[in-house]
Amino acid sequence: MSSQLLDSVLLRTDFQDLQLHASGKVRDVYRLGDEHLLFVASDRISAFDYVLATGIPHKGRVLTQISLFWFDFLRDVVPNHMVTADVDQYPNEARKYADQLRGRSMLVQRAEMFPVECVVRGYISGSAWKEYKASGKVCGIQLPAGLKESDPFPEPIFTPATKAVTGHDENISFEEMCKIVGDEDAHVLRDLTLKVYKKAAAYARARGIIIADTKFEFGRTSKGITLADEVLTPDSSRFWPADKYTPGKSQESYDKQYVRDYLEEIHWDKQPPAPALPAEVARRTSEKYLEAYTKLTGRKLDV
Ligand code: Q0Q
Repeated sequence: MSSQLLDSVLLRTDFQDLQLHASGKVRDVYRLGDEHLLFVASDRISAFDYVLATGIPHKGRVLTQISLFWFDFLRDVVPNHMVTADVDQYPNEARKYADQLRGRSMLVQRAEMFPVECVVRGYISGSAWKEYKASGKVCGIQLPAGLKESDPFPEPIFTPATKAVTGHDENISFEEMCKIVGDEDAHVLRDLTLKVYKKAAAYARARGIIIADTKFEFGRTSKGITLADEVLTPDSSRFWPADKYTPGKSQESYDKQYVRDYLEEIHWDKQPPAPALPAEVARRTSEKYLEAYTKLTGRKLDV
C-alpha cells in the first residue's frame, strides 16, 4: 500500500480534549455537552469478532456517508438522531480536530436508547439459519418448512436481540421484547423496523445490492422514537452482491469476502492476535466499499 494511502488510514481516534462516551470495534463515540454525541468511524475492520491489524482505506468515510444517505432517504419514514456532518458546524472542542473528522463523523442528538437491537431479516442466514435448522423457528416465529439457506422469507421477519455481557447479540422473542420496552413501544419499534427495511431493501436491490438483514438502534428524543446509531451499512447489515445470489448456500459478502478468503487461506485459528492483511487485500476491500457507496448513492466518493 502506498505511503500516501497509508496516511489516509485512521485506525485509532485519540482526541485528547474530548470525553469518550463509548467505543466499539470500529467506531468511537465522544460526548459533546449534555445534548450531543460525536460519532467517529475509523478505518478499522473486524472479522469473526476481532479487529484486524490492518485498516481499510476510506472505510470509515464510506460507512459514515452511507448512513447519511439512508438518513436522508428515510427522512419521511422516521426521524433520526443526526444533527450535522459538517465539521465546520461542530462545537469548538471538536472543530479543532476537523481534519481528522471530516467525512467520517457526525454530530448526533443524544437519545434515551432502547436496550434492544431491532434486527430485521429478509433472507435466512447466520444465527437464524442455525436456529431454523434446529427448530423450524426463529425468535419463536414458526417458519414454513423447506427453506434453504439464504432463501428469502415469505415476508421480512423482526428478530429482536439483546446485547449479552459477552457483547454478542442474543435473539429474544417479541414477547420478551415487550417485557423489556413495554407493549406499545415494542409494537412501534417492530413496525418502524419492518417499514424502514422494506423501503431500503427494495431500493438497494434495484441497484444490485441485497441487504439480507440489518440491525437498527432506536432511541427516544424530543422528536419521539428516533432512528439512531449507524443505518443500513455493510457493518450493521449483510450486504450480498445481487448478481451472485444463489439460494441453498451461504452467500459471498459484498464487502468482506476478500478478507474472509484471506483469513481462510492462512488458516487463522480465529484467536487473538488477529492477523494483518496484505496490502492488496486491503486495497481491493477498500474498492468494494467505495463501489457499494457509488451503487447505493449514484455518487463517487472523492478519494
Ligand atoms: C449510543 N451507542 C452504540 C455505540 C459504541 C455506537 C451510545 N443518539 C444516541 C446514541 C446513538 N446512536 C447513543 N447514546 C445516546 N444517544 C449508541 C451502542 C457504541 C460505538 C458506536 N452508544
